[in-house]
Amino acid sequence: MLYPQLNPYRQMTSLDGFWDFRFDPDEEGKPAGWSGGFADGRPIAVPASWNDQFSDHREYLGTAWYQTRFDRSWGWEDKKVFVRFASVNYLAEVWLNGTYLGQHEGGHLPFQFQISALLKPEGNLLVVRVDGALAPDRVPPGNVPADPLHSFANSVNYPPGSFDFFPFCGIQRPVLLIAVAPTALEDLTVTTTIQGSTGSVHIRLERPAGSAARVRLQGHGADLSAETGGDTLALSVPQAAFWAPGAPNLYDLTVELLQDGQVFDRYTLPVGIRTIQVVGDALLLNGQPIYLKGFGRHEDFPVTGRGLVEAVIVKDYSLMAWIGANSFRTTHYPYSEQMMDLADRLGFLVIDEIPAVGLFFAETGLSRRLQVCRDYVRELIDRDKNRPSVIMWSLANEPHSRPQAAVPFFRELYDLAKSLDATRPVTIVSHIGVDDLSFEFLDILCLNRYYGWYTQSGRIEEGLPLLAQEIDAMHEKFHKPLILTEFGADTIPGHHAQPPEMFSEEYQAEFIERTIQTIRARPFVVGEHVWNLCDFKTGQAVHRVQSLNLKGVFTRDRRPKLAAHKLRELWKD
Ligand code: BDP
Repeated sequence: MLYPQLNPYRQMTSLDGFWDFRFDPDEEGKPAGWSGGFADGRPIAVPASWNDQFSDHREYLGTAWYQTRFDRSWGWEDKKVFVRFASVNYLAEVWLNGTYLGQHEGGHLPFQFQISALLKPEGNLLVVRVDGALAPDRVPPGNVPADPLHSFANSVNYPPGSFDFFPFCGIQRPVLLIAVAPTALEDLTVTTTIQGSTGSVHIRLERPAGSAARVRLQGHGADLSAETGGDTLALSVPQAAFWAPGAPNLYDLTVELLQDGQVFDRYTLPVGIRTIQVVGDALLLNGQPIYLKGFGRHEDFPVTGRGLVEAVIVKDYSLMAWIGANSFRTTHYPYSEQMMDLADRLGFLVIDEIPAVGLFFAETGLSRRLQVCRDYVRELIDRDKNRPSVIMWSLANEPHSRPQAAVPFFRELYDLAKSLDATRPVTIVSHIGVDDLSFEFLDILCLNRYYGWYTQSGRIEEGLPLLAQEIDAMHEKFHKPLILTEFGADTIPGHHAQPPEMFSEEYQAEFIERTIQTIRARPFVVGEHVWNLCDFKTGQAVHRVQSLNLKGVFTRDRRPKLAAHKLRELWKD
């Protein structure tokens, strides 16, 4: 699926703004025919989560309805028109003018429906029913039955997600109408290789038969073009400006489709020429070892919840640049396309994660969870495959993967990811470590650890040798490079203690610094991601004061704690 763009051959209109909205706790909407329009809606902002917009219903995760009206744009009669949702959490069903268009499961990934045949010149009514319920056979799961093998937070977290962030719901990213030519370009896949100073750009086009394609690559002194009646071609770029953090060189790749010599479609994609490989104990970017410094993060901000706020994205990149980070992981779901665009443009490396957190492997619901994950892998790779910033796919965060059933589950997802994209390493992020048998086939080891916090509480010096021992054992067993993908300490901003104690700014700063010293002494460690960039909203729980996870090195409103200054000293060069 190509991200929409505006040019003389492609149009788009935003449907963002105030929609009508109704909670539907008693499931009245379907029998009462709300899909054809409903009365008594209250205004709601789109995009944004519903939870924090009102003075009621914050924890409501049931069904709710959205509707908006629009007129068809001038000149769209002969176009193929789509309505595109960038993210609706959790399950969306969509109707246009009373006709059912379809459904999509899972927040954080885009979906679209073709609506050309249903469009009226004026007064179109778009209705969306959103079901936000937490269930054991959804991903991420919630309301999970108590079991020692997957008991995380279930009994202590309200709402009862099997994960540690607030389960914000609703239409959380932009809604667009798109109009293209009936035989427009449908998809474009670009991969790059490097030989010496020459870069090769391999292009695959998907389009209805019958048109010729003209391709042009421009930038950094290059201006190359080629034509084909087929689906694949390659361009060779001598003295290429490779893409890397600190040098995020992008070329413009423009594809034009022609019929009888006349251009009828155009699409321009930014392309970064780079390679990524795991070789021995190293992670290689453009053939050179790279070390990841960065964070886990959340799409989270007051009032808007998980809704897209472009200013927050700019702010977070500016804070990450200030502190000297070069990377992040999209914990624990794919981030917005706007966030990813800036990663390409500003030169950040991204571990791109499907929304699979808190997975468990009890028989009940397992095949359904696997099916949902398969869809997520396909949709994420389809969305982000052309991004130079994406260096790795993560199939899950902290799956409860002690049961044997986890191994075939992840083997299948790994093979699927590799069949869709052979160019990037694939991993999971584990809290099981040396006993996580999926690491036998995964490309790189990713571990989350909280020695000195959840265990050895208050005793950083007792925790560190255990961390060292554990990562040495993982390396000895699997012979693969390792990224410490989470480590951190909750910290109340303004709380100080000497000697450091838990929740003080000094404790967090010391915890982070000493963890980094410990892992850097090991050459097979190729990255450190602090948990978290910013404090973020969680469910209500006894261990979550103000319903916040306070492990941010910045507060929720983006003010630095002592640890941010410490990290800047450690990372800046
Ligand atoms: C890790 C999880 C992360 C939590 C973190 C914590 O991956 O989502 O927020 O623990 O407890 O286990 O702070």
